Amino acid sequence: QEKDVRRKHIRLHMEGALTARDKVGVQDFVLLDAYTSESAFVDNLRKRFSENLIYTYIGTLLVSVNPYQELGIYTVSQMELYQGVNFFELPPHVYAIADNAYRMMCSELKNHLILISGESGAGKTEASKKILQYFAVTCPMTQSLQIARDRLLLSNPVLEAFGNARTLRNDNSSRFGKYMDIQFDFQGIPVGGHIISYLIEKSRVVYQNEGERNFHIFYQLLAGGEEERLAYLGLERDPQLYKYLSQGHCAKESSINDKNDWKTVSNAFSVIDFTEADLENLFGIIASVLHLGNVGFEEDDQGCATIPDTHEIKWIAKLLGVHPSVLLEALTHRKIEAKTEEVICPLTLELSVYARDAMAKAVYGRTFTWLVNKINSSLVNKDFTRKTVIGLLDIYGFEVFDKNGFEQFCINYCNEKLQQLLIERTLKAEQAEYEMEGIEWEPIKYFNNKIICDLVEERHKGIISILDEECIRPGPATDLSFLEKLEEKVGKHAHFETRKLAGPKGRKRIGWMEFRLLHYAGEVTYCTKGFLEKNNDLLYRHLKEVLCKSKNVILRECFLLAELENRRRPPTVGTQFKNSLSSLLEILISKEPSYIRCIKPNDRKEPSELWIIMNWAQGKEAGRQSKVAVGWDPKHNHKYKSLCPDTWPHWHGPPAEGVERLIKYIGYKPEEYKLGKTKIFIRFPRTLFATEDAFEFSKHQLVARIQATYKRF
Ligand code: AD9
Ligand code: MG
Repeated sequence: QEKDVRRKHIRLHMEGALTARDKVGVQDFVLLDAYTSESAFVDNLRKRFSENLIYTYIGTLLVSVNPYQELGIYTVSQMELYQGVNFFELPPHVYAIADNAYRMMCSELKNHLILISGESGAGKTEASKKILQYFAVTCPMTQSLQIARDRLLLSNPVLEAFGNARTLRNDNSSRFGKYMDIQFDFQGIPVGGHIISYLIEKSRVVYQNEGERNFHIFYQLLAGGEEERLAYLGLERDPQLYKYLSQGHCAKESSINDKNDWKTVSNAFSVIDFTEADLENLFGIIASVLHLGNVGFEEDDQGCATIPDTHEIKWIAKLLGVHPSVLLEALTHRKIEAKTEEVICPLTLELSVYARDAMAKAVYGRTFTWLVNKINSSLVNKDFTRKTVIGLLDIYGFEVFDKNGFEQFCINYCNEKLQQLLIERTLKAEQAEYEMEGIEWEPIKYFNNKIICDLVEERHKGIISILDEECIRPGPATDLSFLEKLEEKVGKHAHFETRKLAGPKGRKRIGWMEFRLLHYAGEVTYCTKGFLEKNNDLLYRHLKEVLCKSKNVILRECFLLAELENRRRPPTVGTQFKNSLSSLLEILISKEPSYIRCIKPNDRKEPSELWIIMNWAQGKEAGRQSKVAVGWDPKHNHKYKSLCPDTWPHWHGPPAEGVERLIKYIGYKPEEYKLGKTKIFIRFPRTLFATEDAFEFSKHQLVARIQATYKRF
């Protein structure tokens, strides 16, 4: 009789999970029983979205649709609700993903990773902040470690101020890639962290497209900075007065409250252990970038550049601790090394403008790296040697503008790499596993974007290599000659289109200086203008010398004298980025992943892609009936064996047979599972979830029985 009760209990749980559907749509696409079309899939997302249900699962992958409004779903009580609860027991939420990763990390002592992807503006950065807040609120904490937690949290507003900006796609667009390890001790207390940043979009410092802004920090400083600070820095409040802040014609953007954000950032600085001297140096640099932008050049009779008004030069010299006349010379002249001596030649107006902008970009870019390092040193916790981590990846999302340049090329390449990782780790790996287990399956048709990654990064043959070759080629290489090389070498590639190809009707024409890549997420037309210069990222030696001798302590750390002595050409920006992405991938591969895919509500491309993932998770492609949600190794059957009298307390036969008896006994339906050679594949998470519950239930009964026996004794 007791057995029957138990069996009933299990079935009840299963049915319960089945009917646990939202009023509208299903909360997990895997729960859809009938074969549905892609439009039904999108419909389900849409239905849920119209009810403000922004989260939906595909198995264990979380799909999140950006609501663009506060929904009140991130309260502390919500956090508590999700704490320690089985993944599929509650409606989908980013907290469930965070909690699941956390509990797995604590129980298995393995490093985890939460990989957040999606196009620009889809909600990646917001999701990563919610996850960090979740850990800050719900993890155990000791008084002495509160400061570590606060620093982890407050590193965010600082990095966003310096690394995010308004673009046409997103008012708070990440212009750098960020990977963050949150480190936990053996009790699950967050004790420290480490951040790695990837390629910040430096070109924004000197130029912004119409409707876009420079990095937030400039506007925050002007809007919120104390009177004395601004006076010391020689700055006025009005951002329109600065050339580097006003080219996009939206310096004052109503949706952004720079003044308030300044307060948040100032407070964060004090928690992260920045001294007043650090801030003086840091804002000295930020202000000097603004002054640099206002340095104007004129041409003299010989066609050489001069700086008629030295007002700004004096400010920069003061703030950076360099000599004004040395700076002035370095901005208008170039040192050329002849055999025995250095010759100083004047620059043309055009080259002086180039030198000025290169200096602003280099100074900002390296200061950003310094900032990340400084934050990292405040997040280090040497008291804990045994740590496990949860990694959070929040990069710049795939983006397409009317005009796309080198920056979009790098950003979209980075997104291709992450997509590749997702494919490798889900679809491809799992299909290989079916094969190994001898499970019947129909291969899922998906687009493997490796071909595009190769097109970009392959050694000697890829676009980055071709670009590098043009950059070092002696003779007059130009953006046009680079484009011609591309056409010659990869012109016939299936994912590359040249301007020579007219293309089918209705598609945007490829312009004179452009090429087009057919990315996994859509086609993007890139203009090669500026590719060579941005890839070379050259800062004249003369200016480097000035910066190396600066009295500003931060700059001195950023521009080391050793760099002047090293005559070797540094790797190009493209190659550096390629290498840093390949080490990022190594970090990611070494961890147990969870996925969050953010989408924009009005996007047309994404559902197709999620549709493939859904088919994968659901196993319904081509009518295939059994699909794998969870693998269950028979050697673990000892865990559940108490659920069946045949396997309890000992099973002496072959493990697979034991598992078979067990699942028949607890009543798995044939469509719910498939037996492989060494694993059982369970189609719906709810099945395993119910089994787990039944196990907990029987464990309690067992304990109760033992206790009762003791009492009797
Ligand atoms: V980018 O690739 O960095 O350009 P993200 O990071 O994907 O992009 P972000 O998280 O910055 O996008 O989201 C854009 C804006 O959408 C935010 O500034 C919020 O205003 C809005 N958003 C995103 N997610 C949520 C949410 N869960 N709830 C409410 C949200 N608003
Ligand atoms: Mg972002």
